[in-house]
Amino acid sequence: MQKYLRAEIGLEIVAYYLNSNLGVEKMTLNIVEKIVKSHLVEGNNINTGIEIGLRIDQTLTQDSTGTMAYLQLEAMEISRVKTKRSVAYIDHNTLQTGFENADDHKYIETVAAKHGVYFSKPGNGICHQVNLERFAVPGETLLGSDSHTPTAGGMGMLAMGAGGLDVAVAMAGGPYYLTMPKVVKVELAGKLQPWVSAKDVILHLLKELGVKGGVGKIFEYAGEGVKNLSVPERATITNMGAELGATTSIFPSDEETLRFLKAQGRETEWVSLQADENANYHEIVSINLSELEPLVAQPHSPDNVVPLTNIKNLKVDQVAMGSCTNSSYTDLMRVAAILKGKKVHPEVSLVISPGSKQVLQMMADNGALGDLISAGARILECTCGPCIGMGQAPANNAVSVRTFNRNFEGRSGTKTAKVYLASPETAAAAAITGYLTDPRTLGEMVNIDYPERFTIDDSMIIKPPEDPSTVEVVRGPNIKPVPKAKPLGKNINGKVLLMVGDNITTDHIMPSDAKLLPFRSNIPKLAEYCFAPVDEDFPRRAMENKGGFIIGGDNYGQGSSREHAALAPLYLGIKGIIAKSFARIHKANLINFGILPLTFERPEDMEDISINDNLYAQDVHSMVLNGKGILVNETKGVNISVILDITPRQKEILLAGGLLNFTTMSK
Ligand code: MIC
Ligand code: SF4
Repeated sequence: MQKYLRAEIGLEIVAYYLNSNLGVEKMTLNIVEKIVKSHLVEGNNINTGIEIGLRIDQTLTQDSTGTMAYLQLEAMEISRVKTKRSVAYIDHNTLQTGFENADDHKYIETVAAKHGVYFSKPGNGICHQVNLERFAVPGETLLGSDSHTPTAGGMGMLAMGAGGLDVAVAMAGGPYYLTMPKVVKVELAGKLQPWVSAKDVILHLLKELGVKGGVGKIFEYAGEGVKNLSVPERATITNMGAELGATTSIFPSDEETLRFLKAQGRETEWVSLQADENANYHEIVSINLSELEPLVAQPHSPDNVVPLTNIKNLKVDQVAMGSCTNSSYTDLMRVAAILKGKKVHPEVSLVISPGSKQVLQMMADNGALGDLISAGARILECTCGPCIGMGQAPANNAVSVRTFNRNFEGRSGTKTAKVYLASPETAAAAAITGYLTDPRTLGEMVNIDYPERFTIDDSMIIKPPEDPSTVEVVRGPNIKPVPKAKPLGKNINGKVLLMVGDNITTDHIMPSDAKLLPFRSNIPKLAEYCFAPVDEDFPRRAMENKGGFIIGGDNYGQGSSREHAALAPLYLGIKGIIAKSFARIHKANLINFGILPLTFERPEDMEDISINDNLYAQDVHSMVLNGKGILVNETKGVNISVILDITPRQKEILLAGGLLNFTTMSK
């Protein structure tokens, strides 16, 4: 039985399409269902809301989540990864202000060689950009220990971000389990106008749907407008779909995908991938590309989006270009064309981090790099850099216009900085004029496309040896063991140690900046800064009380995939988070490390809780098995009904005290 509902959400009319039978036997499939069907490891049902186990073809890790992932892989005692391809990238922690980052790099390099993982050296580029160029394959699955793994959806890959432990399990040949999301069709019509960019498409969606508008959903792009977007443009859109809270986003694989793969010398990896005619979707969102205008996300959230023309006379201090969202060859060539023959405004610092060695090499060879340098740009390494606060922290109260994907408070390294997210075109205009400027005022736009053939040189990607027996895994003193949860006790009790509001990000829970990133392999040290942007005293209180509870609002744990946002609370003894709702990856990470992700049955119960109240649950095992239970607020003498909305498999994981215990127990 099918039921149609119609609702206005401010975009255009959206048709909600509730389909009670999305089993694999059905004849018409959308792209997501096709890939899911061909990778389904368990069961034959792909109905929304059902837990599915997917075979993972490829994995990626980056260095700030990678050390934990490989320590966990080692704990599984697997000699060689079982995926078609696994790649370890070094792109986040490259400042090397002490021995820690370099030690981590050495560990990842050697552990990768030992286990059959390709190693992308520091300087070769940002994982998502390099992956798109060299490894993404339409129709395959990719699991990455980074929330922007969906970038490869621009190539028609089902690419998802996850915690390092889930990625380690996938490397070991285990399925990736997730609850089958709803599939939203994003119907594109028309063509972007000059100076309007792929970034404006995703900013438009963020404006309409918000940072939790995509939770439990996959966005599948379709319609006539698709052919007017190049693969790098599609990748910008799928990349920043992560900011919607979506599980992933995906484009069809078509003639344009083939053209891109050909230019990368990989045309043999192309397959056509289209939704069947009359394929079903749960919702349809329509966007006319021709009607979009330049947009900007204001501080401090990627969904705080307004038309650029709404902001008048905003003086800009810093412009930062790059990140996995906007550092492709075409993005930076467009910037070089805009800056050619001009100078960066005297009061603006322009920093550019190219997405990959391929991008930088080609721009060096064709002279565009010279145009950027002559304009006054500061050229940084091909890494994440300022996006994750690794250098280039703005001045106090400075306005920074960035082509990145996240502008959470303090993420730049400066709490008082005001970070605006915009397209490379808008950022280039600001760099020249010194003010946030509509790029359409710059005159005629130069048409930029990628060439028939990119410069291909994979010499910074090290192939693992066939025989790894002589490889010695090198572990520096910064690499500390992964904390392990104990099997769940019969009852739990503890104080409410912290109460926070809606949309708390993993950058709040476990901040990352140039000071802290070197300690990603050292949880005891990192835990000292847990929740530092919200309450610096939290770690001390947690230690003193031997752990306790955290109360959160909606979308708790949005943002990064870093499992450190679960590991540090675990180390501090946190037993449960009681929130209004959770972000997908963080909820999975909490379960993987044995922390209860509880939601309020009645959100108003939150008012019955204050800081330092003592909470108690008598039979936690029943709570886990029944998916609900009662927490007694002993201080106030009231009962709080809580829900544990998890799958049967996750119940077992929680009872075992986390996924590592569960995996080793079921061996
Ligand atoms: C981010 O953009 O926040 C990061 C840094 O890439 C994270 C991963 C991490 O915390 O190491 C992500 O997006 O998953
Ligand atoms: Fe790196 Fe920034 Fe992309 Fe995260 S969002 S992977 S820090 S470039």
